[in-house]
Amino acid sequence: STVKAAMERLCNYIPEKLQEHNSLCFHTISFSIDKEMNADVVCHSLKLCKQDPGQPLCHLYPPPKVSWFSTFFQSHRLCKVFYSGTEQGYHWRGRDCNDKNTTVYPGRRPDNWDVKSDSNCNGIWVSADSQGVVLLGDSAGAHFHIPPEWMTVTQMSAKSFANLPMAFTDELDWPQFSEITGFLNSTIGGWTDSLYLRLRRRNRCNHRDLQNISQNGILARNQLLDNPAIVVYATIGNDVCNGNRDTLAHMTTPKEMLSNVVQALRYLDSHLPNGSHVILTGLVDGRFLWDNLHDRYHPLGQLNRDVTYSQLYSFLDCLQVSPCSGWLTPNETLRNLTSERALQLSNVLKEIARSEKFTNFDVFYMDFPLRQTAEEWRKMGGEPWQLIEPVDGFHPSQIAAALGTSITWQKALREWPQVLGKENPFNDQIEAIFKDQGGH
Ligand SMILES: *[C@@H]1O[C@H](CO)[C@@H](O)[C@H](O)[C@H]1NC(C)=O
Ligand SMILES: *[C@@H]1O[C@H](CO)[C@@H](O)[C@H](O)[C@H]1NC(C)=O
Ligand SMILES: *[C@@H]1O[C@H](CO)[C@@H](O)[C@H](O)[C@H]1NC(C)=O
Ligand SMILES: *[C@@H]1O[C@H](CO)[C@@H](O)[C@H](O)[C@H]1NC(C)=O
Ligand SMILES: *[C@@H]1O[C@H](CO)[C@@H](O)[C@H](O)[C@H]1NC(C)=O
Ligand SMILES: CC(=O)N[C@H]1CO[C@H](CO)[C@@H](O)[C@@H]1O
Repeated sequence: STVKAAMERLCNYIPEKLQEHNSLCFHTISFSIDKEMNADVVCHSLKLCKQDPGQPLCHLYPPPKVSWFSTFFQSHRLCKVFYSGTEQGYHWRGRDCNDKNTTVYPGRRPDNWDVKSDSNCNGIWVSADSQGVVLLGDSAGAHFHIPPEWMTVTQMSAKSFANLPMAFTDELDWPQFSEITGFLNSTIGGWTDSLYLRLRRRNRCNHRDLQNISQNGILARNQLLDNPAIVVYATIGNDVCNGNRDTLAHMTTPKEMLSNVVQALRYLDSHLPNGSHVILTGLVDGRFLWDNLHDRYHPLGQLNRDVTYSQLYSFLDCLQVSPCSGWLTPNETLRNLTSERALQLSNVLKEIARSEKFTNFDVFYMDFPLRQTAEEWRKMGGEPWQLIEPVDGFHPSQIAAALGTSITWQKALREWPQVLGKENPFNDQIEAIFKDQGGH
């Protein structure tokens, strides 16, 4: 079809909900694109992409045979505006059931055993011992995901863009399906399993007591009034991942790691109710990414078989926006050095869990369960690349998150059952009386 028709079609896929703040602009181009005009050429011709003086010319697709700027483009902007939703916040923690009363919120120790009302929003009157789940993490913990069907030409449709406004509202994170705090059935492939759902199944009084504080949230826990919590301190990759040219020099050193983590734990010790637990999870060995993806096609390159992950990684690196220059690189020595540092930092965490003591919680360490996850998935007939987010080629996928939960849970059940609390013998009765406990 013509470019104009194609753009109109794409625009019609974008949902119609309006608001001032968010907008998405397209440049419509008034001539037809031939095969030589890949997205790099179009982008540079429209001057949306530019080459800074002294910097290399960055491109995703193979360089065109025609000159980069030989073609004259005419364009005009076409904007769509979105609403930013009223649900912001809801996917990140359990819902407050009473906005008018500030002493009522999830995680609170029940007021007089909840004989008069549900003072902690767990959907139950009359309560038992319970605890919450808190995740301290990064974009992987928040479950960053860009739907591949937005970028795979053959899958684009109004249906595949229906989730766009909500996805923007949550900054492309999907904590509601995540490994630690997920509570809704996944709509992005795989399935949902989470520490929160398993704790809730074990003791229905844990209902709604979840907080995902990945990236920039604030821990909401009153040391005197609230129930204890299990805090998962998930380091995963950011301490060794950066997009700097000199990436090794910008990684966290073991000494900094020790001091930062101990400082964070002291903060938690002054904020968490007594009887809480902290689980430190180690850094991942990110060589898994290159090893399993580098020669596969990225969603943008599936139609014409012209963009591999290796090309994507080099493109992001060239633009200095790589999520991880140390692992997403053809340089095997550099990948090895990055993993070496990651292992050193995990060892720091292990040592902290072994030697440091805190007043209000005990500390445990576990390796990031990538190896077991891959093993489980293989047994289920899956391929390792399916454990990685297809669009960014970096974050763990929904499948990896759900499998990781069951591995973490089994380990805790075996080695630290006290962390999970007792099973509530009244679960069946609670379900019979309170049904879904008011939803999430
Ligand atoms: C707020 O909730 C608490 C705990 O349930 C209760 O004791 C108090 O009376 C409530 N306050 C108001 C103004 O309703
Ligand atoms: C998820 O799906 C299962 C099975 O279809 C259903 O029983 C369950 O209620 C769903 N959970 C949520 C939170 O929607
Ligand atoms: C904190 O809880 C632990 C057990 O969970 C208990 O042994 C200890 O005495 C408590 N400390 C305080 C100050 O209440
Ligand atoms: C990287 O590490 C792997 C596994 O330890 C090793 O087999 C390989 O030789 C190393 N490669 C380089 C270039 O250091
Ligand atoms: C690979 O990375 C190492 C470590 O940063 C560096 O010393 C080496 O020059 C790099 N090799 C190539 C071919 O760029
Ligand atoms: C509850 C909460 O504070 N959630 C945070 C989780 O992380 C995102 C960023 O990815 C923040 O925007 C939320 O505020």
